[in-house]
Amino acid sequence: MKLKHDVRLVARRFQIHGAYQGAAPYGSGHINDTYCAVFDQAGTSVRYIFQRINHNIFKNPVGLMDNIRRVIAHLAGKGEGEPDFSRRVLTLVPTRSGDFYHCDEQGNYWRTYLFIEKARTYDAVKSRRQASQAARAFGQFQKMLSDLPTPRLRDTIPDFHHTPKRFATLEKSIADDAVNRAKLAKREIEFALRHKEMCGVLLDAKLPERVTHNDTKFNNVMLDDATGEGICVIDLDTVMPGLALYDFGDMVRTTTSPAKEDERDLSKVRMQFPMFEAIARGYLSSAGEFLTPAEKQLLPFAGKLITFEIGIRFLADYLSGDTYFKVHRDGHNLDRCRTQFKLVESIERQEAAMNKLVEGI
Ligand code: ADP
Ligand code: GN1
Ligand code: MG
Repeated sequence: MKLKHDVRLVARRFQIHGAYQGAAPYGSGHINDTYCAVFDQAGTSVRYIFQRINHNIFKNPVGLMDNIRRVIAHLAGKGEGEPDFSRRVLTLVPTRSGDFYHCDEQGNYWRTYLFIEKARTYDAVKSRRQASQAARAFGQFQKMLSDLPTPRLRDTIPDFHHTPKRFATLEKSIADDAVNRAKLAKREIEFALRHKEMCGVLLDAKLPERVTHNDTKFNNVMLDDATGEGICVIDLDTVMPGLALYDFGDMVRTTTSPAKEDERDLSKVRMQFPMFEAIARGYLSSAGEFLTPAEKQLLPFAGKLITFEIGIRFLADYLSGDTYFKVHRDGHNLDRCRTQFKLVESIERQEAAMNKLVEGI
C-alpha cells in the first residue's frame, strides 16, 4: 500500500537499529497521522509508533515536544522500579542528532514512540471494568503531574476548553455558512443555541488550575490485554494547564455510551448510569484525594458540558467545510455532532441521579 508519507525515510533519522520492514496507518485519531512501523532486529520483528504532528493545529510543534518531554520525564521518574515500568509511560525514541523530533524536508514534524505491546485502545467501551480502569488511569495521571516542576507547561492550543469561545466560533460558522450547509443542520443549530447559557459555568466557578490531559477519550488510554488494567495514558499533545473537570467530562463523553462517536443509529447512543458510576468511582479512587469539594460537585455537569463542547466543535467544523477534524464520509462531522447532542440529552435526564451518586462517594 502506498502511504501518504515516506515513513521509511523518516525512520532513518531516528535511533532505531535493524532493517525497516514496512509501515501502515494506525489508530483512529482525528488530528495527527499515526503509523505503526516494523523493524527486523536480529530476527525479531519490533514495532514502533511514528507520528506526524499536525502543525496546522499545533502551531508550535517544537514547544509541544518540549512539553511532552518534560511530562514523560516526570512520569518516568515516579514510576522507576515499578513492575512493567516501561509499558506504563510512553518512551520517546531520540533522533540520530539527539532530539525528540525530526523536521523533514516538507516541514513536517515527526516523533517516534516505543510500541506498547500486549495492550490496546478501544473506540467504544465494553464493560464497567474497562470504564473504571480508564478513569483510574487518567486520575492517576493528573495526580502524578500535580507536582510537575515549573515553568508552567505551554498552552499547545490556547483556549482549548474555553467553551464560550468555542460557542462564539460556532456562531460565526453559522453566520458565515461558508459551504451552505446550515440548512442541513437546522435541528442541531437550534439545539446548540438553546444550550448557550451553560457554556460559562466551569470558568465562572473559579476552580484551581492543574496540569491536565485535556483529551481523555477512551481510546487515549491503553488497557493491558492480560489484566485489563489501564496501563498507559497516551496522546500527550494537549497536556497543559487546565481544569481537572475537562478530563473527567471527556471521560463521561467517551466512556459511558456503548456507541462509537460517529454512530448513525442514534437509538444506540445513551449515557449508561452503571458506566458513569464506574468512571466516577474509578476517577475518585485516584483523584479524590486532591479534588476540592467544588470540583467534585461539578463532575456530572462537566460530563454534560464537555460533551456539548465537542458537539459544537463538530458542528462548527461541519458548517465550515470540514477543515479541522479528519472525515471519512459525507456528513461525518454532522453525524459526530448528533451523537454528542443525543448524549447531552441523555445526561440531562439523569443528571439529578448522577449528582446524588457523586455526593455519596
Ligand atoms: P491521535 O492524536 O491521532 O489520536 P494517538 O497518539 O492517540 O494519536 O495514537 C493513535 C492510536 O495509536 C492510539 O489510539 C493507539 O491505539 C495507538 N498508539 C499510540 N501510541 C502508541 C504506543 N506507544 N504503543 C502502541 N500503540 C500506540
Ligand atoms: C481530537 O486527536 P484525537 O482524535 O485524540 C481532538 C479532541 C476531540 C476529539 C474528538 C487536538 O482528539 O479535542 O475531543 O478529537 N483533539 C484536538 O473525538 O483537537
Ligand atoms: Mg488519540
